[in-house]
Amino acid sequence: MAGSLTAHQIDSFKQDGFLFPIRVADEPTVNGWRSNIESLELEWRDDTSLRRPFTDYARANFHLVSSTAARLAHDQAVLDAVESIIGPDILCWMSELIIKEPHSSKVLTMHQDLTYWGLDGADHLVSAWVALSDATTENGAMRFVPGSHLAGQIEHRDTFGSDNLLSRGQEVVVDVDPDDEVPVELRAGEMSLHHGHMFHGSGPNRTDGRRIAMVFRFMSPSVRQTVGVEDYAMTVRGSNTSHHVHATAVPFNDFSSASLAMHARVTAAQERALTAGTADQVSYLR
Ligand SMILES: O=C(O)CCC(=O)C(=O)O
Repeated sequence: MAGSLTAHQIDSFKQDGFLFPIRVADEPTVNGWRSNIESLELEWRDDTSLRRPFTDYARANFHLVSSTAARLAHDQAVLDAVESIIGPDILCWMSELIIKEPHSSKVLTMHQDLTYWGLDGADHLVSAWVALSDATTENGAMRFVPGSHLAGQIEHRDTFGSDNLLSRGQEVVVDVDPDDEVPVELRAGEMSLHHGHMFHGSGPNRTDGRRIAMVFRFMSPSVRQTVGVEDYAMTVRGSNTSHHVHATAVPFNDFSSASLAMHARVTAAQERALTAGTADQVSYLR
């Protein structure tokens, strides 16, 4: 199981802007995570007492309302690897349960995560993409462009494509040669880490099975929100030494009223940053 990264792995992350595969759970453990999450889906997806559809909660900040997702955000193997990249004080800024259903045409165009998050300090932030099912080229695994993070933040155009899972269907304005792309194929229970400026995207799911990933956006307390008015994050290791990021509580029950209120506050704040500067109708949650 993961533990701290080696010096070689850290160098490789700095050079390429990503690292994988990193095993964080054995097969029975990851099967347990997946079945807990799928049971929650079954239990809640038609529940009309929720103010938003279940998928909205799953797609943004599931760790604020689901105890299973919150436990995953605190997973020791995940955080040991993350600590090697961003240091001992770790905040979870956002999580996303990203499911590509069988034969789904949903894609993510080549983009850099940090484009619309409003966060500074790119080197103090990392995405941890935990595979709850195998991720293969056939079922829509991500593709990374090694070293692309070294370009810094580059311009994007918004496409608002209906099959695009990104908030604005955004894509980098440069042409990416498919030969430069690395498929991020993972077995269930493995994770990949990527830098906030990494060029990455993913294709449709052409298989009969679901492609399921839980993604966490981890940052050090030094990272600041520069676009939104306020910002929130959950301390998952060490302490929140930030004076500008409000702490969010860990949910011990699923969809408690306190956690739903917190989810509404955090998601509204993030939405304000993500939708800044666009006149078009942005759907944050697709
Ligand atoms: O899950 C995917 O296909 C893409 C996810 C992604 O873009 C990300 O985690 O930053």
